[in-house]
Amino acid sequence: MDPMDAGMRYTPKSSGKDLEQTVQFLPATDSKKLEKKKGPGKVGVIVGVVVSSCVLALMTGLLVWHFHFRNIKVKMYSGSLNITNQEFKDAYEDSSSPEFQALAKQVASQLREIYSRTPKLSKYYVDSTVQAFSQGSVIAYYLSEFRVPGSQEDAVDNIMGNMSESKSQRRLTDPQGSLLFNSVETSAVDSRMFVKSTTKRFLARTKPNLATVIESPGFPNYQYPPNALMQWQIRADPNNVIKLDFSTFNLERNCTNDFVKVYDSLAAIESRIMAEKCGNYDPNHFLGFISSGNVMLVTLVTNEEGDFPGFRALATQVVKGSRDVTCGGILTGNSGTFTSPNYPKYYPPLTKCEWNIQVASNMNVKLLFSKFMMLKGDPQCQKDYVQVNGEKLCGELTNTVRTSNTNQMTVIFYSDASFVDRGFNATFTAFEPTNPCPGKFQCKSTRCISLDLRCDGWNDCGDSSDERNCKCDSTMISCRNGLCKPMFWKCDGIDDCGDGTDEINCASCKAGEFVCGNGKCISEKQKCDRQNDCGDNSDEAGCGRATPCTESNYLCKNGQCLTKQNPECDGVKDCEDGSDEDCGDCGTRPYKTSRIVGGQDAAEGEWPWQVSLHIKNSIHVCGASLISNQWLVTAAHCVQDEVKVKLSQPGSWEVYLGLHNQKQLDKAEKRYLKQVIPHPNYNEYTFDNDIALMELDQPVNFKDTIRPICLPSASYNFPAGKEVWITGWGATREGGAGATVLQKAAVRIINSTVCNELMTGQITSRMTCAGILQGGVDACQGDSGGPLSSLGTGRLFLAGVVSWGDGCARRNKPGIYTTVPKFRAWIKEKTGV
Ligand SMILES: *[C@@H]1O[C@H](CO)[C@@H](O)[C@H](O)[C@H]1NC(C)=O
Ligand SMILES: *[C@@H]1O[C@H](CO)[C@@H](O)[C@H](O)[C@H]1NC(C)=O
Ligand SMILES: *[C@@H]1O[C@H](CO)[C@@H](O)[C@H](O)[C@H]1NC(C)=O
Ligand SMILES: *[C@@H]1O[C@H](CO)[C@@H](O)[C@H](O)[C@H]1NC(C)=O
Ligand SMILES: *[C@@H]1O[C@H](CO)[C@@H](O)[C@H](O)[C@H]1NC(C)=O
Ligand SMILES: [Ca+2]
Ligand SMILES: [Ca+2]
Repeated sequence: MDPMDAGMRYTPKSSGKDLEQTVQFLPATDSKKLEKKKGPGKVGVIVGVVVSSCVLALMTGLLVWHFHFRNIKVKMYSGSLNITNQEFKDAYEDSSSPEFQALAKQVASQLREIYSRTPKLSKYYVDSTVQAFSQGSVIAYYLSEFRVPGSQEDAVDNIMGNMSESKSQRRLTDPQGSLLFNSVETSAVDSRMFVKSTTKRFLARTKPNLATVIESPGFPNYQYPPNALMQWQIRADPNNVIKLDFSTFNLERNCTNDFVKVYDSLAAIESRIMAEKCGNYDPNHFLGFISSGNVMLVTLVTNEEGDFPGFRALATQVVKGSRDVTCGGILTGNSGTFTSPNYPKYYPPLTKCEWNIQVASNMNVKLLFSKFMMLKGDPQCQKDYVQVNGEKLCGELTNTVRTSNTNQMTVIFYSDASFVDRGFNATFTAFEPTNPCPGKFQCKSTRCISLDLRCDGWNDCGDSSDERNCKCDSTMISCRNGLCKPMFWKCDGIDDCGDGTDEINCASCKAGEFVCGNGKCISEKQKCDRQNDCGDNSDEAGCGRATPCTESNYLCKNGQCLTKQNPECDGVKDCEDGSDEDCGDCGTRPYKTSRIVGGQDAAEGEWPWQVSLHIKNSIHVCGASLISNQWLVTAAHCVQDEVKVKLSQPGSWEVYLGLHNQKQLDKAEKRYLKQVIPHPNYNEYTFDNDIALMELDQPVNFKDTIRPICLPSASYNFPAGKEVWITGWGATREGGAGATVLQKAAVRIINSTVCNELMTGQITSRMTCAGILQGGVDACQGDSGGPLSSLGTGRLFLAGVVSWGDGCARRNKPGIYTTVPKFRAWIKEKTGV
């Protein structure tokens, strides 16, 4: 007997009474809040509310379709079809109108008719409901429900999937007249949208010069509802597209639990998804979308746990074909810049445009993509792509160049129906075919770079062609493969040459000898013999027994001694009393450090312990790091008295926490100082012991943009070669112009023996050297006193304090940092932290 015919029949309409089920008006817009934003001069909201019993019934069905009955699965398919022989009526926007219900009934009966022609479908089909209509001629959005035995699931998926492919017009006979339709799209509903105890639907309508705010319930004062499915159906006038820009986006980081999906449709049809997002984005990340038609759907799905504020976005409409949303055209002149539509926000789906570049007849065209993001993970460029002279480009590229052999170049941008990305920013220039890089060096990729970047040890071309066939000078390692590398990358455990030349002859120990942590060689036999043969006890570490505690061992609160390296705050309880994991909130950052659009700018909240020290009522002069709710670490040289300002006095300072942009001080927390404690052994000639402590006049409350960094214990080891980060606004003590937005750069710890040679013996054991990883024009400069942040197991530690040297300003010159572990005991003594 067919299990379908046995037992109880599943009826979506009779269940789920206890489930919350709402369709809501959007709250009226607070026009004051909106005036602060860029965009249309006038904003407001037009909101409709539609409650239809059939929609409700189906939505309720959606809530309970997880019920399995004798291995029968309830499957939901979301779809749309284009009814070509009907005119759109305003009443179709209101699902309670007789017009809506009449047409919905017709669509449902025709869907039944379609499914009835395929035996597999007709056997399992339950019902369909129309959720909405939109213009174009009339697009119907529906949900179709099936009850499928587990074994037949794939077969049904397959047939439903193939329905989308039938492009031809179909006419169906129906007692009430026939509908003609095309462009059927169907896909299974995302299973993570099931089993939610709360479902809310919001309807939003944009008009010319009127926009609507879309925000998660409770934003920004309360967390969004748990275990819920929320949907925002956004409509614009016909012949318009919708721009949706998120000003805040703060969800749980794990997309399995909470996520937002944006669709280029009024229903959650997966073949029309634009993006799925979770985690935290700040306004710098330009999270914004644009639809291909006059509808858009935003869904928010949440699970039980989590405490996150959610999102706020502004939806506006833009007339199709207006300058904001068109792309392509004819470009002339010697040079110019163009971008994908909506750049640096996400480009619209279903878009194709063509640029024709024409330069003077004796010149050729060179095109540089400075930013290029066209969907990762599609090597064949089958979805979205940019085509240059017939060659398709997609994925993520940096500084990619293409040239033409003539004075013309054609660039085509193409996006398909689903998944969008940020697109590209391209610059074209005309060049003489005989002299492609006047006054510059031409990379193999045909990109031009400044001549002094040739043979300087840094890969500026991206393909290393500026570093081939070089004669290395004495400050460089001559790699056997012909590359030159800065001397300070020698013997740091990382193969910089690519052929290992910089890492040979490093450890001078012979075979059968043990290399101590301090570089000394001892016989293997002396390892674990309970004698401290190395001198630093490294030969007795990790021997599986308790060892006497030395400088390189971690000391627990209860006196236990650990041989494990850097055991603190790594998520593993190593001390019996757990004191190594007593870390609080330190070194974590709530903001995602995702892809950056625009140079070396840090993301807002990426370095929440970064502090800006201003001379009172004056400019930023130094950086500092927050180590508790009341204490900062900075450099001693920042707090030396000057002729005019007594910087050693707490009253000379004002302090900004949670600051991102020096021009937006009002957004930061301001504090004054109670105390300034420079290290008593600071030497202003050698910069030895260049560290100072500052106590705030009032404690700060930690929040997303204000958090302390973890202090490393005295035994913490930051090995040579480790990647660390320097951050700052780039102001110098001499008052040089700094950056407005916080800058960041990756640097690498340099072997101190090597560094000391390079810096002619000026490096003490209380100093750490680090240098930039990648050469580049955008190199940043950290502020004196600011943090050198190092990622441990999940948390960031304060490896150093910016002290002297060139930071990352000059290539080949290391920056010198105060070694924080050396001062751990002093910090504890003075601050209790
Ligand atoms: C629906 O079909 C009509 C007639 O073929 C066409 O003009 C219209 O662009 C289609 N709409 C959509 C959204 O595909
Ligand atoms: C669906 O289409 C695919 C490829 O177009 C085909 O292999 C498959 O047999 C089709 N399935 C059915 C049930 O028609
Ligand atoms: C995300 O959450 C799921 C389910 O709660 C869990 O299985 C998964 O490991 C989590 N992923 C990460 C990266 O934390
Ligand atoms: C595109 O890149 C050029 C050159 O790097 C830059 O001047 C321009 O501002 C960028 N355009 C956008 C919209 O970011
Ligand atoms: C630094 O490099 C030298 C070789 O130049 C090596 O002997 C020494 O062990 C290295 N020091 C560290 C701390 O890695
Ligand atoms: Ca170079
Ligand atoms: Ca190396």
